[in-house]
Amino acid sequence: MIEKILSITKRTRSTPFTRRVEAAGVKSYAVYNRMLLPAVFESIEADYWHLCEHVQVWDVACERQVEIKGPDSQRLVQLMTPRDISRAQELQCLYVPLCDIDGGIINDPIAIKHTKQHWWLSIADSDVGLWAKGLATGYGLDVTVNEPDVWPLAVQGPKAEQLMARVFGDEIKSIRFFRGKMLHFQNQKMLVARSGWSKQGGFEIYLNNAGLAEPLWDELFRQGRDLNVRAGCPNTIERIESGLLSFGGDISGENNPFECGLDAYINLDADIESLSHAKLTALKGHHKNQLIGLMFDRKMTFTETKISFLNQVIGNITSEVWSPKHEKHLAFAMLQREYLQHHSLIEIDGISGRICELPFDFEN
Ligand code: THG
Repeated sequence: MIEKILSITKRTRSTPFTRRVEAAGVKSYAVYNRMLLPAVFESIEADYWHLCEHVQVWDVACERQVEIKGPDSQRLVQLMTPRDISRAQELQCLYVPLCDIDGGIINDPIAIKHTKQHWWLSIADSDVGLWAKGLATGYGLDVTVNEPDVWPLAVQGPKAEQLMARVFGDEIKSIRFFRGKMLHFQNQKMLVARSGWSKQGGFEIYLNNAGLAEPLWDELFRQGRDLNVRAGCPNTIERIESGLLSFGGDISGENNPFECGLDAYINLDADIESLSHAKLTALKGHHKNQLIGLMFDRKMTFTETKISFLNQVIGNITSEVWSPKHEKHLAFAMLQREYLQHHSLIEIDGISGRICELPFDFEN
């Protein structure tokens, strides 16, 4: 990995939480949707253990909202995703791959239905707003597309519910996974959902008033002192152990959702109007590659991401990390299905690893 200091300019947007993130001692950032995303506080491994044991507050304001409003909103969202959104409830969150007409993945946001005429796409790192505006223009849809004053803040970890109940009240406890409620903080109503990019449990607060960012941050830290609350961020170790895919890393526009194992989020049998429906129907079962897990019993140092077999390149590693909890080296790899049909092991640098379905099953 290249590690150089990036010059942070106005085009690398800071967030309403950045001052607090700086004060908490952030050590490095990534850039996501042209906005700062904290990457390390203490160390990736120390941050990981803390996340698994306590509670963290994450500045994920870079998960920008593409707001779609107007009579044709639901039609536009449905055009973009092959997942059937017709039965979504208000304030339900849906993980939706967005696909182009060739089945390629444009982004993998969480869609949030406010009403049929008001949706948010909480996006990963690509320009969904431009895509949505282009489609709206091309299809002559009656919608507006904009980026609202909304700044997601995640509260993650086993003590997240306890902390959130102190700040937002006991109603927090009745929110089911991937559902949201409008709750108050200092007289401002905002969406709080049980979601987040970890499997340690937690919530995301969609703060809708940048002026309340520091008061909200401070209140979480005041109320969480005895819970050992800390600033954190999406953690590579935790998310690989949990099988959470990263757009731009594990998934790209070159991939279709079957290759990425996103079958559960595609409804080919539904009677919906979706750009990618025809192509995905034709592709199903015929895709060439598959994203799978690899597990090695010892710590690996991969010298390249390419994976070869009998001198032929058969795939590549998209993410990898040492898991200190399971004492295994874990990787996601995109491999030819042809290889997968005949093998359950793979050899890299002379070390044999097991091929696993995702998410990893550490019991077996
Ligand atoms: N939260 C919000 N916005 C986001 C993310 C987020 N935008 C970018 C990125 N993350 C989008 N990608 C994902 C990928 C996986 C999940 C959420 C967002 C996720 N998946 C669960 C799983 O795989 O088990 C559950 C999915 C489901 O059952 O529907 O949580 O994190 N606001």
